[in-house]
Amino acid sequence: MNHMLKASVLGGLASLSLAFGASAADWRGWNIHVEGYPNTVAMDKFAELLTEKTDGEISLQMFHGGTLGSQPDAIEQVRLGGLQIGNFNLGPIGPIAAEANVVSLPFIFKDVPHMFRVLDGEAGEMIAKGMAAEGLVPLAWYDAGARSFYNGAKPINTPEDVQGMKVRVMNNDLYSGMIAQLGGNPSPMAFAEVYQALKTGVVDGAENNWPSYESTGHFEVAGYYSLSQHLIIPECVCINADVYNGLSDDMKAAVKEAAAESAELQRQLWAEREAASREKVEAAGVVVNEIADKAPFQEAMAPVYEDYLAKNPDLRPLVELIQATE
Ligand code: GTR
Repeated sequence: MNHMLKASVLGGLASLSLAFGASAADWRGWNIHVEGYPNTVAMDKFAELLTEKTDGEISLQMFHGGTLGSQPDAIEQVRLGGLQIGNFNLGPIGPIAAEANVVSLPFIFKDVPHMFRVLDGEAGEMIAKGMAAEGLVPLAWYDAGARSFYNGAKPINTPEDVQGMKVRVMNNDLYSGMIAQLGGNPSPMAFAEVYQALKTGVVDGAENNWPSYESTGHFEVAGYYSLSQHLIIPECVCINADVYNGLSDDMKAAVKEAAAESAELQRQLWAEREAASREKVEAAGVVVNEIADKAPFQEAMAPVYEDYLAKNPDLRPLVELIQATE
């Protein structure tokens, strides 16, 4: 169906549903996290703000806890329009949108504030454009802290400590390359399967931020958390591109505003939850291991960068722009 026709059919449906008192658009949204998690609370807030700012023309029903499927599947659903909204980590978006994959280069960001400065600048625009071209428009960026390694057997202090370890990663070749360069065996797996895999020894370890390590109960079955902080990956509130492009300018502004306000809340809740999660797992007996020297981990990533740039030579300026951002 061409866009004009699609718009007029959608318009017709909208006025029909309005006549019956429903919203002009009833959206469905995906989120992987449990009740009380910063992203869950913020996505609920987004839904509330959407209705408020669009005078009830748009309503969003959120489905939390990954009940509508795994993250890679949900990303496809939002791209295809089966779902309209998702709170996604940019990790599994990288294989779809090459520009978005830069954030999955290990140690690319100095820290979280650096990541947000990058996203708020020209590099962020390039990333957003690349995503939009693949059917996912980022409306706002959420904080997901830094990811570190955890496992059950021993603290990790050097790349040698990763040697021979089976480590769960998200679906993205960059993460598999990262583990391989440290001498480990990468095991890409859906988030929902990691607890059992750790418990039964299908994998020896995994990596994530404090809140996810805690909320999933992974800390119960992998009691060493070593502060490698090798990945700082942003998350988006993403919308299907056709749905977004079909909105009037006023509606677009309202949707963006709702997402921005939800992001403000998310970042505040995130800071609180990071501290609370760490406190909780430490109280439960988790051994937190500060890594004295992270340089060997960073140096080991050179082939990951080389490989990425060999495959995406046109993205070298983007990588350099991020590295040059103060
Ligand atoms: C979390 C992130 C999720 C998911 C998960 C994972 O930190 O918020 O979207 O990507 O990690 O490791 O799969």
